[in-house]
Amino acid sequence: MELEEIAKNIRKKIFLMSCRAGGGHIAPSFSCVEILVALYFKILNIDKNDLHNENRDRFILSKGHASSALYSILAKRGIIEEKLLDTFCQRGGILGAHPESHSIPGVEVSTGSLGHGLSFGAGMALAGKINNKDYRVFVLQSDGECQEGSVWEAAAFAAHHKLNNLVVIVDYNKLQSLGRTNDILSLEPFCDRWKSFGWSVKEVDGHDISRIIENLESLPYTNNKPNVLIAHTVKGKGISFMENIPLWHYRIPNSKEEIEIALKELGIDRKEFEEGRK
Ligand SMILES: Cc1ncc(C[n+]2csc(CCOP(=O)(O)OP(=O)(O)O)c2C)c(N)n1
Repeated sequence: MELEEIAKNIRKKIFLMSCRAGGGHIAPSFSCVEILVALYFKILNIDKNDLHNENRDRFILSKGHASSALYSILAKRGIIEEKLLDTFCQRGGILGAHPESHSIPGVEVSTGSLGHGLSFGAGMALAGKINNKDYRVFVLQSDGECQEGSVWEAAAFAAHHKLNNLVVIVDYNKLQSLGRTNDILSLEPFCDRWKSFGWSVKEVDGHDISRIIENLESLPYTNNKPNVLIAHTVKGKGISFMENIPLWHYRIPNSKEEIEIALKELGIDRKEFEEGRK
């Protein structure tokens, strides 16, 4: 299957499981679909039959609220069962609103409290260096998350230790939960900020899978610095009325009109949608 087709399929899954659950974060999940497809289908060195191999690449979804995107990808890669997606945010299930490493195969670190993924990632990357392993550590962060002080402490630590095996991808959709990042607490000049912390920086269209892959295949960007790829994205990408609108950070479509438009734009069969709601 083409990677673009997989991305389309992942958006359908995210929508169906979130509507069934009546919860989750559709718009923040939609903004990182292509990034996850590129990682899980082209870049990450992981074996679904040997998930704890010590040489595996590590991935940390630091923006844990995009869990529905991660779960859909794990299912598509055959790491968790597809059927499990129906239990998203259900009582007694393991697929919660934020991913937990102790219960979900393939989840390296429990996340949800923003601002901590990079500290875990830097520790894992340093351990790789100390133990002479050549695995890489990828951390997907959101932009509002980069307002957290802990992110910059970890960034300084990673540069100090020359962790060129560490890669941050920022899902730079310019929105956080209640408004625009630039209005609430601007990160700009964002690239220069990372550079001044001693990181190698690249930028990419975060919905162009080929370009994302190109950028991740050219790692490490320099020999002795950690790497950051700033991915310019659109929050809610894929449903026209959600795109770039802060209101949709938490909301799940529920009016007849919203659902009609979303099903049409995502290419979801109404019968399949109704089945999922039973
Ligand atoms: C430490 C912490 N504070 C607050 C929250 C609640 N929260 C969940 S998502 C979110 C905002 C997300 O905005 P951003 O980081 O830009 O992510 P995006 O939704 O754009 O991917 C907040 C404040 C949290 N999960 N963790």
